[in-house]
Amino acid sequence: MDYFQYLRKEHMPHIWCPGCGHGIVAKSILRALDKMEVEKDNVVVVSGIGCSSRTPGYLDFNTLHTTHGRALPFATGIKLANPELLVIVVSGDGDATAIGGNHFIHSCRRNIDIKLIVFNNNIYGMTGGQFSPTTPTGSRGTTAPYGNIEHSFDVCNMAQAAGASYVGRCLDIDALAMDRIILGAVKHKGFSVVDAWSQCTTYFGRQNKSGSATKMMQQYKELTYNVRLAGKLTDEEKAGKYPIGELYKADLPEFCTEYDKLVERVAVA
Ligand SMILES: Cc1ncc(C[n+]2csc(CCOP(=O)(O)OP(=O)(O)O)c2C)c(N)n1
Ligand code: SF4
Repeated sequence: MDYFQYLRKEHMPHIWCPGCGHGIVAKSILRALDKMEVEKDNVVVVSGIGCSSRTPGYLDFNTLHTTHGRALPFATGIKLANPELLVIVVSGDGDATAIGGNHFIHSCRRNIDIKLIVFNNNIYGMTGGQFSPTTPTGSRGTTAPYGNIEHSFDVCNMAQAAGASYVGRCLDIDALAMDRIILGAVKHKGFSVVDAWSQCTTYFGRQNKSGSATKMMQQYKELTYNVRLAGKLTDEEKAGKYPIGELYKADLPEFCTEYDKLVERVAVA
């Protein structure tokens, strides 16, 4: 596949540090869109603010770089105005679950046909490594120099509980599995959430003495298990670990479709 057809070469070089996982997730989104064979003009990629949220700037689709945490409201407006568009939101864990947390749960609840890809590096990368709602308890951040005492959100559990109809988790160490999950999310009609783990070597890695990017990726693997093998593992083996793969998929009423039905019903009356 020729990635350059989807990239704005004039915006290169990108800002991501060596070892950052964000480029891996961005490329997986491009492979999914390439497989979908969708016209570039029919795709919109929206983001908030953060290292991950720089992604739309590099992609040659209709793109919108909005304010921190507010990508989903912008995306909701775009999708409602033109439901034919394929709308993807790219977000960091801080962007999606802290400042944008309320938009996250209500987008799930509405089940609007938007695909939210959370580039989850367990930290605020862009602003220098403050802890986020997904920073594991005990891990360090610049605002948790002695270790985080808060409990972290499980992005997937939160998405499913709030009403998202496609939920998946994947790791940047396994790009093929990431491709399957992101493609599944993009193809699904309804609100899709992908918790894509992507290491921040510069802030999370350094503060937590995690070692190289490859070591961090390996640690992700050790913290997870394949959901397809869940039945074969004991509770002890799964304790403290996160399932990866396609975790939930349901055919639920979608917001734009319901909205159209409402307009038709009211117009007739
Ligand atoms: C309203 C507002 N509050 C705070 C900021 C500062 N800010 C910019 S990016 C960011 C954190 C980004 O972290 P995350 O969303 O996890 O993405 P990452 O950089 O790790 O990819 C913050 C707090 C801002 N730009 N606007
Ligand atoms: S600061 Fe962290 S998240 Fe931001 S580009 Fe560097 S490694 Fe990636």
